[in-house]
Amino acid sequence: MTSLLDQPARTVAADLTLRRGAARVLLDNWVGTGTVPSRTLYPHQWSWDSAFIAIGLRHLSARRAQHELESLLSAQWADGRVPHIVFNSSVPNGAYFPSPDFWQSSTAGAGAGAPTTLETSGIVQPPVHALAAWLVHRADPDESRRRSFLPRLYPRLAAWHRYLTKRRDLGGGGLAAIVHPWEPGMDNSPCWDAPLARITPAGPGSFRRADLDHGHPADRPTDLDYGRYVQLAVDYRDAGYDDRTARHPFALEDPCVNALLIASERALAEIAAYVGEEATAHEERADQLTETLVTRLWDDEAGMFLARDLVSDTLVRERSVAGFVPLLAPSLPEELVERLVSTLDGPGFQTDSTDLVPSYDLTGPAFDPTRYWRGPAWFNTAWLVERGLRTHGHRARADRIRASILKTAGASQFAEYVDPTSGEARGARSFSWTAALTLDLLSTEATCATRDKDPIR
Ligand code: 2M8
Repeated sequence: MTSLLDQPARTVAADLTLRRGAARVLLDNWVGTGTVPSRTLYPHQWSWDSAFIAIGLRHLSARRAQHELESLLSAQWADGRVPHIVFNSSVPNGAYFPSPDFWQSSTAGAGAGAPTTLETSGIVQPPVHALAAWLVHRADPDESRRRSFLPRLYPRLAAWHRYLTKRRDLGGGGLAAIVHPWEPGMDNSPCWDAPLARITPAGPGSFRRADLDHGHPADRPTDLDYGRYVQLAVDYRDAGYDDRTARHPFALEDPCVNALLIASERALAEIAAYVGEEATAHEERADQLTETLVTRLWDDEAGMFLARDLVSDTLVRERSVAGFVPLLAPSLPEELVERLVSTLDGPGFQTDSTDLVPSYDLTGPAFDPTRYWRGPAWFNTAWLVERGLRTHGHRARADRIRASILKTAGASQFAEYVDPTSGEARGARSFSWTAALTLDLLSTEATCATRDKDPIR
């Protein structure tokens, strides 16, 4: 079998073709107010997808990138949460499950301040938005100023972070918690297996999956996983999506979610200073979150960050790509940075086929090279680790990931993910964040060398 690494080396002409291909995907997936992750599998607007998409779109049209974030944030709830899906009312209910009639946000979420004029899900995804907003602003500061982009977004982004740091500090230790496996964006990661095993699944006849109409069953979560996802969401919905009263039988602190919160708090400090608001509190929060992340989620034996299960108050002993994302924190102690790099270069995360980082430990008991977040290598997490490595001056290591992203993206037709053992494309094709982040890497070559110690440049 031909590996994607067997593709010819990059040339100016190849980069141009890649850039055109990536732009094509983003143009095709644009639906007027935002971008769908995939025309087939995901026909609505997703929260962290939109942030990654905006980061790429800014190189095509800063205005469109601003619209991407604005339309997502216009669906923000009064309690500050940014929903993980904003539904497009012109898409039939059966096209994606769970659909609006399952979440019932405008009625069940009324007490938590869900919008009344559009439908959303009731859960959240990782906070990449302030980082994206700042990068979009920097791509075209004049257009940003003309449209008062940051003054309009700042209060919404600040409320979003307040929701995560206050309402979602379920462990009381100072980190944001996730309450559903869809929230960290790594839906069926083996990190959730043990906490999820406590949940009685909804009956198989009580819902109909739509993902299998487009995705291969071997690439997707199992029916048992779905039964548990559904039950957790039903219980949260029936509690009015109110974090003050809802019982959260699934609650974890995830290193990727919290690392993105740190990077976004730093971006929010820049945004606050730009719009004339107090910036110091955001900087202090970013540093405080970094210290807490180390105290609560670092594991010396694993050589990386792990998720903390708040029900048992123990670390989940499964290593996933989420544990490298804290490299985005500029004040991470140097010693931990070096440990993370050596874990990244160890047998758990190194393959001959790709430098994209596997989503789960290659030597772990649950490793599966094709099933979604249980092993496949993803472009968004590779982009985050690349940026984190550069933040700490590991340029050569970052360059390898960058080259691998660029080599694999076009050759895989902008796949959703790849099998890390063969480099083979899996999941959806023409996937938006793959195209967007490819475009970003192609467009930011010149600034790479100057990003050291600053993930938000
Ligand atoms: C996947 O998650 C959705 C549920 O949110 C699904 O499987 O139906 C994940 O890969 C998630 O990270 C991503 O945001 C979403 C849309 O691309 O798809």
